[in-house]
Amino acid sequence: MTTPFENNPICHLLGIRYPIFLGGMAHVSRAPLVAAVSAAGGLGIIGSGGMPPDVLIEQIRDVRTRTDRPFGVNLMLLDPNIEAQLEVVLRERVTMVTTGAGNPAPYIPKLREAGIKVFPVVPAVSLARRMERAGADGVIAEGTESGGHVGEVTTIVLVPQVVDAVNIPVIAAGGIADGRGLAAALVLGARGVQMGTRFLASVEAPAHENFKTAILKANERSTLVTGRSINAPVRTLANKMSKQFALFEKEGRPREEFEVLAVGGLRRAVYDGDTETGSLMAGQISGMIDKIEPVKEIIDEMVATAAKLLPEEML
Ligand code: TUI
Repeated sequence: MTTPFENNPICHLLGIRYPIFLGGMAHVSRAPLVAAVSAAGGLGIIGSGGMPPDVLIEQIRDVRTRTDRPFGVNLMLLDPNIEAQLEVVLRERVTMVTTGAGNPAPYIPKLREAGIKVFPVVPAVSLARRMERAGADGVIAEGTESGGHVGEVTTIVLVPQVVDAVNIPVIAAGGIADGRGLAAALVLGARGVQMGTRFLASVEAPAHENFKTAILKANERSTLVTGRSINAPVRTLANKMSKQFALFEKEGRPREEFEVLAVGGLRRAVYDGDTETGSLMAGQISGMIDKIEPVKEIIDEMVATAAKLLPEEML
């Protein structure tokens, strides 16, 4: 019997043991969590959203003091510092970059020239095709079950259609939080998974305990999507702020009136543990998460379960 994922193309390409990515969550996917995921055999990914470029350099170097394993950086394409963040990842030569909330085609040539692998997050088949033509090494097909900025299509519908549309490897994201989810993603033709919410509710995640506890308390209907009316759909746990936001949207109030509610919301959730007015970005799979566990235990369970459920050639 061979080791699970020994012949997995994502593991080969990136030099990792298991094809399990940490979602590059702004303010949460920082050095302690990123290094823990990489050290456990997965791929840690720094969330650079909202990060000044000098802090991004610090975070990259901090991860390197904690582990020798590969890791990546997520570039959130709506960030006003995006050009400076790009320069940092080019200079620091991280293993790989993921992108979110936009079309990264203009950045792909420079990244590839620097030997950095590129995995854009795609919410639809058409963007996956464009990314393959633009030179992406793989795509992360993210379903609307995810937390944060979301598309409209579910993971179970999106993943096989992206798999059929492109010849590069596909990573599945959205609604995955255990070994069953990993196995299901592989059955759909994905070669790995990315998880945010499950790692947010881990021991090593540098998020306020109140935020983690809110995930434990959630059920499968505890999230909602706000911001569709302003083309910035974001899934969060329902609370005072998100319900107010949804109501103002429904009433057709001018965007200035409700946008102010969300400003600074993610910081309030992650750093202050403000569960009333914070933006508690989390996925629908929150309902399944009932324990804060160390990253290594989360990953080991996933690998063991998927290896039991699937034939060797699928891993
Ligand atoms: O990016 C995410 N998740 C995020 S980003 C974020 S910060 C934020 N806060 C408020 C408003 C907007 C963003 C919080 N969570 N996930 C990856 C992702 N990318 N999901 C969906 C997309 C996406 C959407 C449209 C990717 C590309 C895209 O393309 C549009 C185009 O230009 O074709």
